[in-house]
Amino acid sequence: MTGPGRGVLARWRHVLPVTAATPALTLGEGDTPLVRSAALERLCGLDELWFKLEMCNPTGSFKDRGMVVAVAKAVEAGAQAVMCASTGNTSASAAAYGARCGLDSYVLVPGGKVAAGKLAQAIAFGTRIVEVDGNFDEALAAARELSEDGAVALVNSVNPDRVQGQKTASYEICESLGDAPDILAIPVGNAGNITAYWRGFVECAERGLATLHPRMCGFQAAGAAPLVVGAPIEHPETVATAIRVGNPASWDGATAARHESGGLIEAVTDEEILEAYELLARKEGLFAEPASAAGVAGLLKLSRAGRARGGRAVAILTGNGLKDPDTAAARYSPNIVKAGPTAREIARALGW
Ligand code: AN7
Repeated sequence: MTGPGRGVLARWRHVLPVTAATPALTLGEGDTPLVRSAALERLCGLDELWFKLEMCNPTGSFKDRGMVVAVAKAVEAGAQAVMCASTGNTSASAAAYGARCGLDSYVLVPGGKVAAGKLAQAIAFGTRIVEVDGNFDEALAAARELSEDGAVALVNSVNPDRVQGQKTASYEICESLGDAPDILAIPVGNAGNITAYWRGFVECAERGLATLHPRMCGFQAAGAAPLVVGAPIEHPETVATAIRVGNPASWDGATAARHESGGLIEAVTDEEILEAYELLARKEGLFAEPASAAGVAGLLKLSRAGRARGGRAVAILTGNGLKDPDTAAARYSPNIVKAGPTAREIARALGW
């Protein structure tokens, strides 16, 4: 349904902080596919498993849903520039929407810890990139300080307009399924997204678009699982660099979502994340980035522990696998042979 006049701001304006002065900004975000699982459904002990392909957004991640609102509101407020700290996807999204509006953008990224595709996007969009000698949490603290005087708009998920935009995914899920699912499985880093989804589902129930609330099941990487441990992690580490966050800004939002929904936030190891990453590709034909696989890894883990209760689940595939070619290269042995250009040579190379 992305056509003229569509996009998150146009389609969901009645549930967003949109005014007559908000610019009609869109890159065609939102309305992402909800695809039924072919194989993992059974492995996860579920009656139904659906994947919400947030990787189909214009910059390849869910961030675009919130960024379009945050950048439009920044323009409305007269900002000349936007800034964010990012593990990669927020920077790609801020840079894209900033470019679209003719705003300067500044992104603070943890040096050496951003997947190559995300950096390539930020470079392509012409953003000013600061590689910080520190982790995401330190970069976010600096970004908050640098944006304090209001000259540049901070577009991290601490900006409430981001959460507003991201909640629209819950509306789409309820619309597609005709109700909320029983379970929502989602990777958790800085915890803005689980906060946004929960708000969306609560609103859907209030508005009569759903009869139930899903159990919010958030999954963090074991080396970066402050919400599971119950305290900030000083040196978070994980192969899923998108969720390499030690002190989530939306800590309270995430724990409220868990508590109010009767859900859980648990940890999955890097090996479990990579196993789910591979199963998504090999059994479902879905190339999601490692962080996205954390939600699916969590469902698999619950099932193996005998804790699956059936029902209908939606797993959010937050980002595209193309963003992180290095993890793909490290995980897989390519099934490649070299051959001359004739049918005969190719058949020989294939061992036919
Ligand atoms: C693919 O880009 O924080 O729990 O700076 O890129 O709302 O942080 C990215 C986070 C999950 C976690 N999946 O969402 C950033 C950034 C992917 C992500 C998350 C991120 P939050």
